[in-house]
Amino acid sequence: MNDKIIVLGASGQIGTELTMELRNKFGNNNVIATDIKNAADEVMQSGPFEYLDAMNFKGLAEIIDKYKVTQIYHLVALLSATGEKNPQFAWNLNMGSLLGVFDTALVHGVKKIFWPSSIAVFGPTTPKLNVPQHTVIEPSTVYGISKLAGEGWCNYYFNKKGLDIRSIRYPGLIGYKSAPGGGTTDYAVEIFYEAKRKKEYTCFLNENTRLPMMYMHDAIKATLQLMDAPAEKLSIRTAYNINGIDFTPKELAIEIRKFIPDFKIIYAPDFRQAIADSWPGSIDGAYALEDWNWKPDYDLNNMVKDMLSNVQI
Ligand code: AKB
Repeated sequence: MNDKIIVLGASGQIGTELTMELRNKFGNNNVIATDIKNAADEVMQSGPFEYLDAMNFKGLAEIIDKYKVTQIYHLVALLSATGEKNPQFAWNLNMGSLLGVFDTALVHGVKKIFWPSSIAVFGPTTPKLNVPQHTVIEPSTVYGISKLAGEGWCNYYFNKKGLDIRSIRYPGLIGYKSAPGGGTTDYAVEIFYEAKRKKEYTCFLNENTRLPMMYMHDAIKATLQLMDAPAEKLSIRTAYNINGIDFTPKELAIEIRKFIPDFKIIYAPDFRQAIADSWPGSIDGAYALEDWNWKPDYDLNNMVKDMLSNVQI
């Protein structure tokens, strides 16, 4: 039987690109995009779109039955910076949608789910560099707390109820097709637009803040690779660490200057600095390498080159 896939949050930063890749792989009509707002034109025009709030489980059940859905990609969440502005709402949305999606999947016969976790599960007591898969995990943001709890639920539903849930701890994601929404790593996308538009960027993190990042091409590749991996190869049923690139705002600016020599960066750290300071600078992806052969394609130089040639202003 052909897989039928529903993407929750198809209008978001990951959803936009993941929906298109899934349509390339599984066929346009086999991937149903859903969100509470219209998606990018290419998503709206290339296949089915349904208006759906990720907390509307009755609506989700109807779509699953209508299209005979076999896989769910649940990408809806309030991220780290927006989450701190409304912690109760962030918790309710992030946790409520996760459990509701799992229970609806079980009742309606969907067996396979992708749900992203984040490097936000790590906190100030986590080692700063090359963070191993199993380490101290004491997040300080409500987003991180919800992702850590979510990882526990993924493991629980897999072991107790047989739901094949797979997850990755995404680092900050950088792409040009859709803007990020409310994260602490968003500066690493905004900087490209401002570099091309004004040759100047005011960064909300200080110059030496090292964070784990990844080009969207690699994030999508990792997601599809994990979802394709044979179940018996997967030793992690919480969420996999994956390694990508890591850099500071200063190092990113230096790289951008290789292409735009008079680019200027100004530092004006705000409340997001404390969030960034609680996160590690780089990640060890040894389990992802061992279990499903994870290797990123992009380094800092290639990522910057590709972003600058594709960002439209
Ligand atoms: C954020 O900054 O909140 C996200 C993340 C690291 O999960 N990009």
